[in-house]
Amino acid sequence: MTDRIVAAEVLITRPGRNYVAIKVTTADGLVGWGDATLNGRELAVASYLRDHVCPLLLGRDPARIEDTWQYLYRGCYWRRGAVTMAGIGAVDLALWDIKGKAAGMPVYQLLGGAVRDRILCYTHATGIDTPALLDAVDEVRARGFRAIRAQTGVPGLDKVYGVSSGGAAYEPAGPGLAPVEEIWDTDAYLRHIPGALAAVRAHVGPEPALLHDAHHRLTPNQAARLGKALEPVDLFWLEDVTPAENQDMLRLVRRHTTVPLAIGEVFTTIWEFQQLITEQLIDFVRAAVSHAGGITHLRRIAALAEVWQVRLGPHGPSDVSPIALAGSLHLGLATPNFAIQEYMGYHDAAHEVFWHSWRYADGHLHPGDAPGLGIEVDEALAARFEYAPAYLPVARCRDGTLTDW
Ligand code: CS2
Ligand code: MG
Repeated sequence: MTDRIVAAEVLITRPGRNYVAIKVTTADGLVGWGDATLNGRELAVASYLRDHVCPLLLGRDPARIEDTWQYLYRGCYWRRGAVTMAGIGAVDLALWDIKGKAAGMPVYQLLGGAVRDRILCYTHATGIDTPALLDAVDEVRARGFRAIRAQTGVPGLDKVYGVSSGGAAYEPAGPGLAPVEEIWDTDAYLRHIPGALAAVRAHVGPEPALLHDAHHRLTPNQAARLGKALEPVDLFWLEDVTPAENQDMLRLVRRHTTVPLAIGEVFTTIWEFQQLITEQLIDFVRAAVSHAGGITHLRRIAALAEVWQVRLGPHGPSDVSPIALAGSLHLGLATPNFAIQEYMGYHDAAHEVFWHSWRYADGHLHPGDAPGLGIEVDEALAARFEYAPAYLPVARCRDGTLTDW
């Protein structure tokens, strides 16, 4: 039994990029951490927590994780949405961290124990053109990755989603007081990407798992065409082929291609996955544990998905912090239909600010066996990295029409 919550504080820091975290402290001195980072809208979640949620946590029993989840979801009246669910996800991660620390056990043990020895993960290989992409694929394979996301430039476009320029790590949310505007040309992309990914498959052979992210930009017909064209590449998944607010559209895609579909990194509740799962419109759920209401809610989504043999492949870019990655890995070790974890990697400073027991080795991740989530935060170091406004880009077609980035 852990005593009452006596403090709930928000930490904002920028070790390589902006992060928001919540620190929950109990009367008997236990501290739990949660990730509240929402790329490009960090201060909205920070305020949601600081001004509306943290005061309500004081005096609550930290052991009542589900009751707190229901209190913050149903008690708020205004339900769902990225900010609300990121706030709830952060609190939920912190309470699971506390519960594990109180029990002296890693969270995966509290979730029923390990169903696997380690978790397959994938990382990003990017190149402005196909030769550069093949070099990046070789570099990633040399680090032991067996699953690789391949993103490449498109002839005629200066900047393309997922492709870093100048050799620096790819960080889509550039610092600045307004989003950068990029030009997008779907036709040029559709002409180019099948050949580029076929070259990657020819280069690596049949074994490695290859993934590609279309990043919400195609119409259903374009998505069906791309999926069909990529079937010979044998992708592990083709991600976010359509914006998917109108999920009926995916029925057309499914009629024309068997390419495995992964959707949902921008979805935050089970209700946004209900049709996708029960109509088998997807093969993988992409929600991040921090954005989808925490461990408590993502494992509900996993349980629904299991009924239709849909698997989990949670979001794990650099803007899902090491705290959330820890939570995802504890869930992943204990969840039968957890297939793969995205692991884009972090700036060195982020590893120093957010010490973690999770480890990468030989193409896999493991959460470690430290109590709770296995996270400790160096608050003094975090304070040295000041928040700076940063926004995800905005995309426009060549004629100026605003489109999905
Ligand atoms: C991408 C993300 O990792 C992915 O699958 O979709 O990099 C996404 O662009 C960013 O997380 C947005 O903040
Ligand atoms: Mg994505």
